[in-house]
Amino acid sequence: MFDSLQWRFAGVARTVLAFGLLFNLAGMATARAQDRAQPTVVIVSDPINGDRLVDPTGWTLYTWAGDAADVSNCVDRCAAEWPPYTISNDVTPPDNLPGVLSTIARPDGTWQVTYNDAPLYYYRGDAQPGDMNGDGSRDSGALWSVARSSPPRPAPASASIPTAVPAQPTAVAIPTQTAPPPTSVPVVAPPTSRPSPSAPSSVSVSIQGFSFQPGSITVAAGGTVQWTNHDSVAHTSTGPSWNSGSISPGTSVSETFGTPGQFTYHCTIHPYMTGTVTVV
Ligand SMILES: [Cu+2]
Repeated sequence: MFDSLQWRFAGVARTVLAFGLLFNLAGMATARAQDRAQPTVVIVSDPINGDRLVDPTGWTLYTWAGDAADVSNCVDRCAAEWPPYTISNDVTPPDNLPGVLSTIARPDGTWQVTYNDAPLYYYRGDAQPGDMNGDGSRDSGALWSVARSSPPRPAPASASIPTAVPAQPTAVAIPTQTAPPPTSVPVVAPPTSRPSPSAPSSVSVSIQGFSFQPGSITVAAGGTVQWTNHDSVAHTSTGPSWNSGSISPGTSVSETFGTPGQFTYHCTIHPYMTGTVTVV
C-alpha cells in the first residue's frame, strides 16, 4: 500500500517534471527564435535630424570619417575610446532599413558591424543609452557622427520666404518715375518654378565639410554633373545607377545622366552624406 502510494506520488512528480521540462524546452525554443529575430541595429526615428541607428539596447552607434569603405582605421587607443560594435552571429537588419547592414573582420579577429560600408562604433564618453556625446567629435583626427540611416529633412522652405517679401519696395520705385523698375520687375518673378528646358547641361557639386553642396541639383537629360572633393578625406558619389568609387581630396569625378528622374545618392564612406540629382 505504502509502496503503491509512493510509486503513484513519484509518478505524479514525474509527470509534473515532464511537463515542466516540456514548458522549459518550449520557452528555450521561443527565446532562441527571438534571439535570431532580434535586429542587429534599431532605427530611432528623428524627423528633424534624420533617423539614426542604435544597438538593440539603445546605445548610440557612430561612424568615423577616418575610415574607408569596409575598412576600420580605428585601432589601439582609438578603439579603446570608440569600441567597435562587434557581433558573433550574422547580422539581422530591422524592417525598413534603407541601407545595407554587414560585417567586416577586424585585425583582432572580431566581426564589426557596418552600415552602407561604414564601420559602426560605440563611444566611451556615452554614459547611458540615448547619449550622443560623441557626435561631432574630431577625436583621432577625423569627424565622428552618429550613424544615420536616413538624411536630415531639409528645413522648410517657407522659413526663408517671409524674409524675401520685403523685396516688394521695388514697387515704391515706380512712382518716382525712374527707369530702373522695368528691369527689376522680372527679377521679382519667382525663378524657382521655371520649366525644364532651362535646366543646365553641366552642374558642379562641391563636397565640403562632409556634405554635398548644393544638396539638390537639377540637370538636363544628357547633361553632366561634376563632384569636386574639397575635404581632406576621400568621399564617394554613389547613386542607384552610378558609383564614383573613392574621390580623393582635391580631385573631381563626372557623371552623365541620360534618363530623367529623381535620384538620391550618398557617400558610401559617410552614409549620412546624401544628395539628390534631378534629371529633366
Ligand atoms: Cu564621404
